[in-house]
This record gives sequence, C-alpha cells and structure tokens, in this order.
Amino acid sequence: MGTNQGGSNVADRVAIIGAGPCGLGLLRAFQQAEAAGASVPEVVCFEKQDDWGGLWNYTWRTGTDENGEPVHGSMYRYLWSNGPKECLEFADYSFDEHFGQPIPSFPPREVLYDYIIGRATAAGVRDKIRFSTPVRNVVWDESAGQFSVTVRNIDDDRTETEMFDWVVVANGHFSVPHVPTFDGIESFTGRVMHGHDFRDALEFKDKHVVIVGGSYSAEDISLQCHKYGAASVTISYRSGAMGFSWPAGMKEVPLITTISGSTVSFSDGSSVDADAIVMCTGYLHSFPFVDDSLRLKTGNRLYPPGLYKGVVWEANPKLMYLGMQDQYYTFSMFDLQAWFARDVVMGTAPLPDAAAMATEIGEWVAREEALADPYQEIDFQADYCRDLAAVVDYPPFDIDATVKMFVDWEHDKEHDILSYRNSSFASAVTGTPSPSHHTPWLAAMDDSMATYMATEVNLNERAATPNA
Ligand code: FAD
Ligand code: NA7
Repeated sequence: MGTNQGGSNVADRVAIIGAGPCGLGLLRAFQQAEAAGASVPEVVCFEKQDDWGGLWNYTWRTGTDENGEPVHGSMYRYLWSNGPKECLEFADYSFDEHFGQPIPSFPPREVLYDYIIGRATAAGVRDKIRFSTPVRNVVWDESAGQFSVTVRNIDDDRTETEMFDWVVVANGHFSVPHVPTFDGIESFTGRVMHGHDFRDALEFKDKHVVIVGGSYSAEDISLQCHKYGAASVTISYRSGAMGFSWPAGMKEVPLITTISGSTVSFSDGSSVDADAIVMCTGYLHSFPFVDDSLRLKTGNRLYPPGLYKGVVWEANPKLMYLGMQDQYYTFSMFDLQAWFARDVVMGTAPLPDAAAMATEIGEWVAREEALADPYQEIDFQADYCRDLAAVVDYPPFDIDATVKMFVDWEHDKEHDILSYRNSSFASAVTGTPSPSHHTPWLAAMDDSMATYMATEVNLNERAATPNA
C-alpha cells in the first residue's frame, strides 16, 4: 500500500466507526468545513448503539444488550466529571454557548452528555449516522485501493458490505474489561465484578468492598461506594498506592495474594472479610472488527506506537484511529485529532514520507517512556495538543491555562480527595469563571441535570414544597 501524498477528492467515501465524542467530533469537523464552503467527501458513521454519545449515553444494561451485542457502556449512576470541565471544553462550542449561563467546574454525566449532544445537534450531523449498525469487518482491498467494510444492520437483520476510501476507527477503548484472576477467587462467597459492569454504588451500601486497581476507576468507584454508604472500602494496588488521604472507612493495601470464602488476603499479611470485589483493572484496546494487518495493538498509554500524530495508521495512512491515547485531555484533544483527520482526508494536511512519520512517532514514544509523574504526563499531552493545534484550523484555546488547571486539580486531589470537585476554574475558551456548586460533591446525592442546574433559590423553594 502506498501512502496518500496527494490527498483525496470529493468523490471519496469516509467510514467512521463509533458516534461517541470522537466520532461526533469528526462529523462536526467535516460539517464545519462544508459550512465554510469546502466540498467534502461522503461521510458515513456506523454506530452499534441506537443512540449517540458513546460512553456518555448511560445504559443500565450490563453483559449483552437487547441485540445480543456486548454492552459498550462503562459509566455508572452518580458519575461526576473527574477533571475540570474547563480542560475538556470544545473550543468551537463553549459551555456558555450551550447552557447560556456559567456552570460549576465538575458537572455530573447527564450535563456533559447534554453538552456533547448539543454541539452535534447544532451541527446537524445526526443524519450521517447509521444507528444499530455494528461494524463487523474492515479489510484493505489492495486491488481496489479501498477498504471493504462489513456491517450488521440490526433493524433489517442483514449483513452488508460497502467500499470506502478512508476508515476512521473511533470505537473508544474503555469498554472491553481487562479482568485478572487471583488464587482462590472461585471460592469467594460474595460478588465479583469488573468496573465496566458497575452501575449503582447503592448496591454496596453497608457492604465491605474490595476494589482492585490503582488508577482513575479504582479511585472513583471507591469514592462512590464510600459516598453512598459502604461499610468499608479496601483498595488493593499492584504497582503503587494512589496515596490520597482516604477518610475513615477507606484504606489502601498491596495486591491480593489469596481469597478463601469471604476472606481476601493481601501481600502485606493483612486480610478483610468482604462482600464484593470490584476489579478496576483497566480495559483492553479491542478491535475485533479490524483485519490483523490494520489492528492497533497497544496498552493504555499516552502515545500508542504506530500512529502518526497519534492518529494516522503508519502502515496504511488511509486508516486512522481517534482517541486511542490515555486521557488527561478528552473532548478538546479528540477535536484536534478530528480536525487533523479531516484535513488528511481532504488533502490539506499532506503527510510526510513513511520514514519521516516513523521518526516522529519514535521521538514521541521515547519522550513518553521517560515521563516520571502525572505533572510531566500533563505537559506531554498538552504538547501533543499544541502540536496538532499548530497544523489545523481548530479555534484557539488557552492550552497553557488548561495545564495550570490540571496542575491545580492534581494538587487539590492530593490535598483532599473528597473535596477536589468543589473547586472552580475559569474557561480557557471564553474566560468565564465558574461559580461554586450549590452543594459540595460529597453531599450531592442527586446527580440529575435538573438539580445540578438549579439555583440555590429554587432548591430552597423545592425543599419548602411538600412532595416536590
Ligand atoms: P466512546 O465514548 O467509548 O464511544 C465509542 C462509540 O463507538 C460508542 O458509541 C460505541 O457504541 C461505538 N462502537 C464500538 N464498537 C463499535 C462497532 N464495532 N461498530 C459501531 N460502533 C461501535 N472523560 C472525561 O473527559 N471526563 C470524565 O469524567 C470521564 N469519566 C469516565 C468514566 C468512565 C467510567 C470511563 C470508562 C471513561 C471516562 N472518561 C471521561 C473518558 C472517555 O473515554 C471519554 O470521555 C470519551 O467517552 C471517549 O470518547 P470515544 O468516542 O473515544 O469513545
Ligand atoms: P487505567 O487507567 O488503565 O488503570 C488500570 C489499573 O488497573 C492500573 O492501576 C493497573 O495497575 C491496574 N491493574 C491492571 N492489571 C492488574 C492486575 N493484574 N492486578 C492489579 N491491578 C491491575 O484504567 P481505569 O479503568 O482506572 O481508567 C480508565 C478510564 O476510566 C479513565 O480515563 C477514567 O477517566 C475513567 P498498575 O498501575 O498498572 O500496576
């Protein structure tokens, strides 16, 4: 396969796999170019669920969905943003524009879902998406110089194959759970599950819970269980403790050694009697629908090898992947990638030759492998965003300000893991400062958008109204 040096023509067809934040970002990028007068290729987005929003489209389901497909969703009730919203804000569609009023810095899931969908609706891209259409197979056809893309049309119960000039994989990588095992686990008398299937912390009220893992899911699912009344939460880490000042009822211990009945033992010689074990042990990058020769193989890292500018599949640049990085930055980084992917397709971002792409990838990977702490990781991902921002016409936003916010956020977490979500930041897009939320996160049990958006005044009115 030769590299694409000459760009595309408008007769090209582009397949996007997934209508989560990444896929929607790319749809928006093409729509923006078209609105600016460019001729754009035909774009078809395949989405296996019956609605858009990816992980932010909450589902109560676990296991398989109504069509027998693996449930994509890993999000749970009462999930609040785990980073400042100012660090993920779309530069072309601010929170101010969407909500018409300043909102606090750490919104619950429904609010961020509303925001994501708000931009996609305003862009009018829904008719580009074929819902309930999981992609089954993507193969490069050398003689045609195109991809053959096979999908299952669930509504018609038909398998269909179409040819595309470009394929952009945007199926997310926090959906297929990585589940280790531990000696004696089959004798455990309680519930064993992965964070992917965690839906409601109230299930663990008054229970003794063991959480396995040392990263974001372990941190947040532990806090959820504590907040909603677990009797105790014991977090078992492999490489290193998160080291936050956990409140009474929460503690960190090293890795599980054995499990016998209800007793879970750890490598420091301690043990607990547990009702449940929740594995927050990460996810697999999983692309069962992509031919072996096209499949990205990586763990959860900041610069997956093989992707030029973190996006373009080095071995066949007509294939691209969005959002495959470990993520400090999310929606704004996805947008920068989407704008770049669009420009590669449209030929306005010409790619260098294969050797130059390989050299640049190697430099980023080497730099990533030398990172020593989260602060260096934040700088690294900010530099990656700056690198993309320099070559696309995505509206500018203050990346330096977002770095400072991430640093403050890390300090806030180190200071008090229970209250970091009460902090307020100012928008890197509009400069608007965020108000404080009416209720501290630990006391905010209702995560609905209606309650979140309510002012103190109408909250008081509601409290004074019987049965409100
Ligand atoms: P996804 O949101 O996963 O969307 C991928 C889409 O592809 C889905 O709609 C899926 O149905 C579809 N799809 C998958 N396979 C196929 C197929 N074969 N055919 C067709 N369609 C397919 N980020 C934040 O910024 N803040 C947070 O607070 C935050 N919290 C998180 C909490 C949890 C529990 C998890 C798991 C992630 C969290 N994230 C958070 C990170 C999250 O990864 C991103 O916010 C974002 O959802 C990634 O977007 P995406 O489009 O890459 O993937
Ligand atoms: P991450 O960030 O990929 O972290 C996975 C964690 O799982 C990490 O701490 C790993 O420990 C741990 N892990 C992996 N295998 C094992 C075994 N065998 N035993 C013990 N611990 C293990 O995934 P998350 O789910 O936390 O976060 C993903 C996204 O969800 C993130 O973007 C959030 O915003 C929400 P390690 O440190 O490697 O030793």
